[in-house]
Amino acid sequence: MVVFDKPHALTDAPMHYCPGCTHGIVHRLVAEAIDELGIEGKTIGVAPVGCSVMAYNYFACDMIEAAHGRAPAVATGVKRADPENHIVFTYQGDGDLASIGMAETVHAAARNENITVIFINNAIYGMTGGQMAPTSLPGQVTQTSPYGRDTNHCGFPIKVCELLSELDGPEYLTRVTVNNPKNIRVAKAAIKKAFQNQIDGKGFSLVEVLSSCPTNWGMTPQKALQWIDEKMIPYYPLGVYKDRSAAKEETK
Ligand SMILES: Cc1ncc(C[n+]2csc(CCOP(=O)(O)OP(=O)(O)O)c2C)c(N)n1
Repeated sequence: MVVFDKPHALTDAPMHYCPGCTHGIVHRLVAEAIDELGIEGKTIGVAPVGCSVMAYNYFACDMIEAAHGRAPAVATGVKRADPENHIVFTYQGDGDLASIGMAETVHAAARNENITVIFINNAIYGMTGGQMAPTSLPGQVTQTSPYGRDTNHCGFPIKVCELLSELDGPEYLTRVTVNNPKNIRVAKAAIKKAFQNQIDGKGFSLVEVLSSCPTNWGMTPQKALQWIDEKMIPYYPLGVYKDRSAAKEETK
């Protein structure tokens, strides 16, 4: 009996991610969801720049490269061009989605664009060498905040799920993490639901995944997974921030 296999929606290319980086885990969960929903042939992923810039090497479905932050705009175009036959997801980092791409994110959510957004929040700009991101924690040491993020000078981190949940538009907003097997299972269910919502025509679904960046955090992979529990989750609580269809069911 086969109990563990590589998802079909992942290619055989070895991933370039650093040891302990959780991008690879999230890639796998997305690929598993694509396999289980039987949508590989109609799925189109949009990855902008960031560490996952070469995601097109790893996903077996069609992929498009977008400019930094612009994935929701590109995804909107691809989805609207053929809404019946395209399942479209974006795969974006926190620098990408919550900084340069914030406007695209907010407007796609407000329009309830029928796309799936996978948002990797690792609290840092990974690809460019560890600069402070809009999501870096207060006091967090980064390349551009060597004494720790000073909120007097640099303001406070942006909580994307909380912010977007104030909009009437989005269908589904949830925050998960992948730092242990139990949390990975929850993350998988959230990612699958975010794709299922699109198949059902429900609209904008965003899954924020608290992720590790041991290289730029200056930690071992094990310590980085602990840091998610100890520092990130208290600031970014896990859970469902919006599930419009479920709320409607409850009020029936
Ligand atoms: C218009 C533009 N501005 C800046 C950059 C430089 N740049 C590339 S990746 C990146 C940050 C990526 O960080 P994030 O989105 O958090 O993803 P991660 O690398 O951490 O996965 C920046 C600033 C760029 N490529 N294009």
